[in-house]
Amino acid sequence: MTPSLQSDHCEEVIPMPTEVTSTLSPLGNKRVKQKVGAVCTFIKENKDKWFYICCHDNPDPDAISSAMGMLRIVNFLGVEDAEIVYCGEISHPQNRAMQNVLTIPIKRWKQVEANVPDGSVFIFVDCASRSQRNMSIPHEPDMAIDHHKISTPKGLLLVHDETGSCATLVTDLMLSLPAIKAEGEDAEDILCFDPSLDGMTEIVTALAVGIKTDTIDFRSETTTDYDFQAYKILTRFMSDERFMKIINYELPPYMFECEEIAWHNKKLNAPNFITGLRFVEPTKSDCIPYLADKYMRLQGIQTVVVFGIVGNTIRASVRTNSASLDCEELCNDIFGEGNGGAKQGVGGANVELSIFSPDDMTDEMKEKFWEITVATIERKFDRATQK
Ligand SMILES: [Mn+2]
Repeated sequence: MTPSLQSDHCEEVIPMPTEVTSTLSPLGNKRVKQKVGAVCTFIKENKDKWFYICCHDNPDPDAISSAMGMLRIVNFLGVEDAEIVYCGEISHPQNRAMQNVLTIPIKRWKQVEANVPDGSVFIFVDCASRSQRNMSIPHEPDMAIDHHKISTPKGLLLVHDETGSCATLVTDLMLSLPAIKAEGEDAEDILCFDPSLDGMTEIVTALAVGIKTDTIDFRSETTTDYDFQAYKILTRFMSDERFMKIINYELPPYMFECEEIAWHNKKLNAPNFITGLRFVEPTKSDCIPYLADKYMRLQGIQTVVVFGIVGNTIRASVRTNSASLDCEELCNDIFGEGNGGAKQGVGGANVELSIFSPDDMTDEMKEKFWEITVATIERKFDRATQK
């Protein structure tokens, strides 16, 4: 008999994926598992306090989604008053798309600062201490969850492993929390990671975006099996439509305006490309890394530097896939030791202008200052690429 699409057994019951959630188990990361008890105890013991879940400055999808997951965790463990906070800007269009598409309850530190009760609890996500340059919330963490290479601060309740994203650790922690026994005979136990609950689709979708972007599509050398496993679970329950809206985020018009300036100001000497964007508003500064990535796709180009003056800082993005250049060295050679960093061909730098504040300059001075900046950076770029 040939198989036919039209089944003769119409009444046949197609087995539904029963109790999908009950089959979900933790990813099995030992470092997460070790901390589950301590995390539960700590949060439950403090559950009547205010909790602030703190993203680093300029939060990215990994930080934002980790914070959403942590918010679910603390609520699940009985905390009623909890807020996600950040300093700096959510300026990258993808991060803004994420915020809009998933309506994320995230507040600027400035908005809440004045009303923070004494003895509040601070949980850092995607970073573990204030010594890292990108954390401006002026409180020490009581707990942190992080995946970066760090030396463990003493006395801190820290969930840490060098996975490809913090979202992976948060997903594992959610999956690892013991269910809350339901009262009443027919009531079902409550799980922290229950995709059917209100608001979970948003959290799950965000975490999937966090893992995908922070691991650079699983190509980053820090990617682990745990990242794949977490992603596999999350993608089963996320909203495909909203996920795609964030991944293929809309570009604001200023990206195209900046692109025009950048193309006009370029100095193209294949395989090297450098361009300056002049004075860029802080809320638009994400055009710098965006354009650096884009010019790497230009035929024949191996090394790209895009820079601009943002507020009181020269900000630059550096890219190279040249076999003879080290991106970190290139950043240091052009922008000075300690002003930047790079890994795997992707780098950046921030040079503080200190007393040379463009805001205090006349238009004429600004013009001169820009000329000097361009001449200096281009000269250093030429030298560094011709070594
Ligand atoms: Mn991260």
